[in-house]
Amino acid sequence: MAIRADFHLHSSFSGDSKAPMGEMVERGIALGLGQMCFTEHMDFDFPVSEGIPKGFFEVNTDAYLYELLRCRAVYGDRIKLCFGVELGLQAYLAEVQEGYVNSFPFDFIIGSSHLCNGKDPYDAGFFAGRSEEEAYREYFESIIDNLEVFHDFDIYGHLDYVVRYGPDQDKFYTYEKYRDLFERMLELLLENGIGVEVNTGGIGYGLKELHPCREVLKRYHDLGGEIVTVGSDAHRPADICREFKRAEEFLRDCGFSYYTVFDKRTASFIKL
Ligand code: HSO
Ligand code: ZN
Ligand code: ZN
Ligand code: ZN
Repeated sequence: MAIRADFHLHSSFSGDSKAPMGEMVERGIALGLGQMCFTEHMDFDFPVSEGIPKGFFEVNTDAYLYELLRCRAVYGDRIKLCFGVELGLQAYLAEVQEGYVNSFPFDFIIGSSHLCNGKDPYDAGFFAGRSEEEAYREYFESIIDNLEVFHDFDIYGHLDYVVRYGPDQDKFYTYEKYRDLFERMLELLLENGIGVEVNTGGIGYGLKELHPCREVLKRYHDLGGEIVTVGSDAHRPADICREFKRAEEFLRDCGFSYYTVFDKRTASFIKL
């Protein structure tokens, strides 16, 4: 059975997407999906820079929910549409994050690291004047910082997102190099019942593998981790379900015989 749920999707309610939600849904239906979960960007205190004005990654959640309800009324007999958010985590914002997740009846919350100590790895400046390994370490350490203070989310998104933007991307990137940090990360995820996302979006950036790399997901499984969602991170209709065949093989190879979906913050498991 193919994976029939895409749990990481953006539409025009995210600052970096122009896709009308209805067009995303129509594409999902055409692809034969049974469920889609929109996860619009909510990054509090994202730094202003060229092309990124204040509030750029802060979804207007009321407007988003209103449009989602409209889409449910139009398409609800053909596909299940879930109300999710991709929350950009920063440790000093723990209280703001807690307030936000409790203000809306979300089905699903992805916690993601788009910033690392206030800096954006998307900017070349993040890597300037130091080794790639040093920059990657800083990023993984900040994930640990986040997990030490905030746990009210369902899965950690694209755990090794930083390698999308490194000068050599994943060419010299191995689990071994960052073992100490991954071990601590996984320990915190397991302690807090937070899952790991298989994010197929990295392939479009030229990466060899999906996020996270194989050893991370294998290790999560071997330590007893059970929660694995799959998301394309599509920002336009053409990318919905991209590389999902690969995600299925990847999950099986890491020891999973199912994937996870969420409804009202509650996990259920669908056989692969
Ligand atoms: N957070 C975006 C990528 C990004 N754009 C960072 C500007 N800065 C990932 O969807
Ligand atoms: Zn985005
Ligand atoms: Zn993201
Ligand atoms: Zn995303």
